[in-house]
Amino acid sequence: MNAPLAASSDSSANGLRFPDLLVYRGHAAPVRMEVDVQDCEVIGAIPPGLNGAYYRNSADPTYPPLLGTDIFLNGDGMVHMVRLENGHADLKTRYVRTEKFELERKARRALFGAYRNPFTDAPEVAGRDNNTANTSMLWHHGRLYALKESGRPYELDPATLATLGERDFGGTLKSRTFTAHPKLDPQTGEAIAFAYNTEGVASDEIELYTIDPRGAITRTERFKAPYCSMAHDFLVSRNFIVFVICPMVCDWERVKRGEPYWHWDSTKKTRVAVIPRKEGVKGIRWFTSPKLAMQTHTFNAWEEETNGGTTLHLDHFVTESGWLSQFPDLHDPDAKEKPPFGERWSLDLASPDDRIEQRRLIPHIGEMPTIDPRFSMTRAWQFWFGTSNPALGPMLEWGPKGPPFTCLGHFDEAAGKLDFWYAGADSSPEEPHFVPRHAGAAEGDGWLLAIVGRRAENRSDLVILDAMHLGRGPVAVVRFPCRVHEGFHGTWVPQNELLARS
Ligand code: V55
Ligand code: FE
Repeated sequence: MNAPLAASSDSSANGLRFPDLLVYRGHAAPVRMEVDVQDCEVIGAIPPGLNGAYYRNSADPTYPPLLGTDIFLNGDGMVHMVRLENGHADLKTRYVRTEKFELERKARRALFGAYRNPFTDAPEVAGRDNNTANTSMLWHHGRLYALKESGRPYELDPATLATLGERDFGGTLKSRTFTAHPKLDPQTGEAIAFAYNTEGVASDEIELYTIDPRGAITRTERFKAPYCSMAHDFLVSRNFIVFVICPMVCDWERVKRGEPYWHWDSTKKTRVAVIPRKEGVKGIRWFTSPKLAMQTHTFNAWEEETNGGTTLHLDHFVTESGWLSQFPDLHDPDAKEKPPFGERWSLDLASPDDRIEQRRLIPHIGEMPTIDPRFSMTRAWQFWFGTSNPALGPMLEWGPKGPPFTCLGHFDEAAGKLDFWYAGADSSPEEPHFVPRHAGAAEGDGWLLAIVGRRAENRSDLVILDAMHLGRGPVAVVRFPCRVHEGFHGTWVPQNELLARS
């Protein structure tokens, strides 16, 4: 780490020095390098059948912040690809060439201000797009996209990671925004997606999309949320689409005054919208959560036939506070952030009262949930997530995202068992991703991939674990000779699908 100079926290004095703040320090420091490493070192053996590419997105600031500080969610989209082929692993990283990236690169300084707040931007970029494309990756209809919920998808070349441009699915996307968490339907090949803030800053309209297997939006519907809220993730079962609207609220006047885009408003209720997939938004039914809660990310939704009716189960991570490390509480400056837990919310759709039964599914703090994608929208029994287990090793020092994970967790609901892999002292695993051993393998029979930060060495690894036996430790560790920035969400593209495209 650089020794802080007196002037270094004033980014206006020298546009090329990041201020000495948690969000730019240590393991969170901007990486800014685009790298190509052919044949990373490998400890152990990459499974011979594991051929394809692991892509994931991160927020890696290119320039010191215009306003002297920023939140980590506002960094520029930097995509990491680990290409696995016949036991070899190549690493490639590239920035997404968004409009924002190109404008700032040309100016050699930051021009955009606070997260999603156009009123804080430099005048020369008035009306230009602040999309950073930094949150997740989508592979669908043979195309690769970098996604951010405040803008449209950017298409990337899956082999070179070159930015091909902003996309609107052949003119079929009407909104200026698009979710970072579309859901792939393993039975129909469709993607179910949505956009919120469709009318711009603080809009309460949500648009719902069906994207057909060839990449065209074939159905668009709209509904109004009870208030403008951060609709970050959602859930889809075979027959229902579900939104958990939580009181992370946005208000035009506050944004205009230059305040943060989101605030936690504990006077509002957490609402759940259940939309039948066939009937669409005209069949929407609203439920109210008995407790104030925020959904962070989702595992899955599934249906169970119960004495003549249907019970809809929502498996997701939920906190009982706002995301206060990033966005303030509207009423209580001393409010404390609470950790997320894996919960199952069950809705008896045959019952006329809008009750939600809520129980803890996983008795452990966690986040970044994932399942075997072949089972999404139906009942899944295997759950993986990032977590910490103090019995295995101490927690790590808080970073700009909160406490880093020290473990990957596996909940096998069929066996009623929890299993952990502890990443080692000073190591922090990120979101895991499941890859089946082969197309016909049983649920959970396959590999769990995750990037792991090696803080003491200022490096990162990709680990590959047997997904049903995390406790045995990795079958392979792909050692990067450098650090890649802490990231968000990734996806796996099998080799045959990559080759079919080229
Ligand atoms: C999230 C992440 C975002 C964002 C809003 O994980 C919510 C939640 C990486 O950007 O803009
Ligand atoms: Fe997310």
